[in-house]
Amino acid sequence: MARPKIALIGAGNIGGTLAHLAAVKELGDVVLFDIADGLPQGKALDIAESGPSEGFDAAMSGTSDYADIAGADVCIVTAGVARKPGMSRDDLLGINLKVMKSVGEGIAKHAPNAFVICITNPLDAMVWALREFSGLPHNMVCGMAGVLDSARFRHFLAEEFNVSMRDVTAFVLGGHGDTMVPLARYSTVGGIPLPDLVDMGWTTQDKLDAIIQRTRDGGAEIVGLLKTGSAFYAPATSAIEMAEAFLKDQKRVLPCAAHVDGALGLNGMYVGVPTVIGAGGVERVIDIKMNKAEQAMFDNSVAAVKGLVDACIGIDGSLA
Ligand code: A3D
Repeated sequence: MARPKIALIGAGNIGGTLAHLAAVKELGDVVLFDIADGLPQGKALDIAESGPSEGFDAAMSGTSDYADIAGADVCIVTAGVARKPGMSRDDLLGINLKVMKSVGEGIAKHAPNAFVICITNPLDAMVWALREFSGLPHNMVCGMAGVLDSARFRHFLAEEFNVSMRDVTAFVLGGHGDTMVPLARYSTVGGIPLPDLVDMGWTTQDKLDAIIQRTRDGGAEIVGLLKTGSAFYAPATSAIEMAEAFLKDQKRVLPCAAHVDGALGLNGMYVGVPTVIGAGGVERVIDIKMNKAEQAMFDNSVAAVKGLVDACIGIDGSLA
């Protein structure tokens, strides 16, 4: 059987890391696409030349021609620009919205059967726009944010409890931004929910609250340290986890920005929710029950995402 084909739209920091991870894990042949002259070709060749030492069999190529992503099984989208000083949120929205239009049209034309994972920010609005521009089925287009936000939460919790992060599960829902909702009640160590661990004296509520806030600020913490860009190792790893779940039909339970229509009281919008990812893409949205306080935080996050989507429609009337 031929190897799966993985198209990476955007060959910047995350795109290059995605390509390297996909190769090392032998998930399939990789095509790196970017508009920057030579960048995708250079990174593809560099990664291919790591193959003999690493011992992977995967073809690597770089391109600026959408025709080369033809028939891709997975497309991971990082194309776009990050916010620069002096640029408003609407400026960024306008630029990346145009990028999503060209990417969506390219995918629709050349890889209409792909499972598409969007990473470009502002995430929840961009994945919605990408789906609108591509016209692909909703279950085949999703956004990566929840896996990363949950991984950050799990990392901080594992450090606090001095246990293996393999035994820490966590759920972070809602939009990817200041309003994200880390759910302590659904986060566990060895199956023991976090509120019980506070009662057992493993940590204090104050420390847990600080970890939750650090999770919300996780992206900004890395930007503050790097100064010239944003996180890329953990974002790439998170998207690869989702791609692998699809390619290997793993039926993984993963939080992602999915199209929610009916569950959680929502009618047809993209936002971070728990899902099952397998060969059918986003196969199920898990309709969890939230208590009053959790619901209020989630509603606040949903409202923030709706505001971004409305701003997109204001910029590009064809999306209305
Ligand atoms: P960066 O290294 O700047 O790479 C972006 C690449 O996109 C560059 O190589 C550009 O040349 C390319 N590009 C720009 N316009 C186009 C276009 N029209 N078609 C194809 N390629 C294009 O950024 P990065 O890789 O660090 O981050 C990529 C995106 O991910 C940004 O929007 C970040 O804000 C976002 N991001 C999201 C998360 C989430 O958790 C959702 C985390 C980290 C970064």
